[in-house]
Amino acid sequence: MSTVPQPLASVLPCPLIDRAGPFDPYRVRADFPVLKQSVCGKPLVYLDNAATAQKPRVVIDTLQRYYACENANIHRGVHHLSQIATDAYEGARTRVRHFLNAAQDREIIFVRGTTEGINLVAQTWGRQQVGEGDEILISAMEHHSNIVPWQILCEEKGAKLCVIPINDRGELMLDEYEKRLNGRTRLVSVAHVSNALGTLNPVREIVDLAHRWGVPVLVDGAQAVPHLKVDVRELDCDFYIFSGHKLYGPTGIGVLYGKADLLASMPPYHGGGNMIKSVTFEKTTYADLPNKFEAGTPPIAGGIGLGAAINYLNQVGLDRAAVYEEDLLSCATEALSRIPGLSIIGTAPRKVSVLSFVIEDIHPHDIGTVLDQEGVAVRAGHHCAQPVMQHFGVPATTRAATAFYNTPEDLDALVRGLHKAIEVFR
Ligand code: 7TS
Repeated sequence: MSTVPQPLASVLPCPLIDRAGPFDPYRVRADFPVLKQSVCGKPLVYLDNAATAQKPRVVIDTLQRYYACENANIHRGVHHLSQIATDAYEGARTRVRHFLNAAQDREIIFVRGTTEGINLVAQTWGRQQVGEGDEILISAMEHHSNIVPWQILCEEKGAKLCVIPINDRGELMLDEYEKRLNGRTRLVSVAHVSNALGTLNPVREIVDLAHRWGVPVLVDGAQAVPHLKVDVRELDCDFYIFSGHKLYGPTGIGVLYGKADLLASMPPYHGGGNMIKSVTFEKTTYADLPNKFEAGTPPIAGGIGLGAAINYLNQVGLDRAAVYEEDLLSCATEALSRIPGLSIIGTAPRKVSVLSFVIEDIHPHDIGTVLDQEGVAVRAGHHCAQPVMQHFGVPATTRAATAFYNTPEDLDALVRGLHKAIEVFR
């Protein structure tokens, strides 16, 4: 039988428990209505933030107000509501631009999410630029959505998918990366933060090395933007992609940032309304950026909701929240390390939010089920990163992924739940 240690909430150092300090998770938490409920008779402890984040009241209210008072199609109506909706949607694009510190609004393309953004680049830039014998370079820690689109492209073009290996801490091996860059490399596409391991990759270094070969870099920022301030001009990446729903915004909206020259040189992805200048049966000319890549009625409410989420984040202060989250992660890491038979998968020194782990002789799904009965929501599985599981020789992990609204009490509930799982299954 394992003994449950002293609660973290009572032993954690400042600033974690300094409620009047630079960041107050208890105050922020009150902004999220969904967190106020009970599950299985226990207060909900939501630690599945890498799958999707919860939404603050202001995002929910913005969506409701949009549908109740402002709903209209955009870019085409001369009427009042259409103008309001268009202004709100384009205003959201400007907010995203500032959020990423992109140079121009037209570098911000609204898509459905990270998956669609990566497929867009693969099917437009990729089909135009990649030929037989060329190489696309990804890493061994990618989410399936940064693997499969490139495999589809490589298969069609007779190109080769090359993989940067990771070490046993789950870090990208930079020396191996350098060795794989060559005259045939057409694109490097890597995660900013790994969803299965939490590893924070040195994107600026990766970009600098690729640019020496004249190779553009796509960064999958799905797991990074909710936790750290991203500056695409400082990173100098060529594409940066993320999903709104992981950034406290709605589902069905995401962002593809691309350098203007690159985006302008790419053929369109989807054809239809909104993406044209003129259409005849003989020839169609395409709209300028960003419309060229936003065919059809876009996710208007999603864009406006994402704008509200970014506004909210600006008020919370992502920089201050990041410091708190860093403390939370190191406390959680220490607490989990003390649990007998538990191994953390992904132990890079530079990590964000994610704690993936296995416990000897207990299947991750069983751990997830016991935790659910304790009100604790985690994800158990391969996290759409099967090659990562293969690297570590495990079929699956249990994953707790924190957000800035998680508290030391949440970590205590997780630790208690894990001790319970050990009692039940051992
Ligand atoms: N890239 C990374 C690094 C991700 O973590 C995810 C989703 C995606 C791409 C795809 O994002 P989507 O919004 O288009 O689906 N990751 C996860 C996860 O870890 N658990 O559920 C979804």
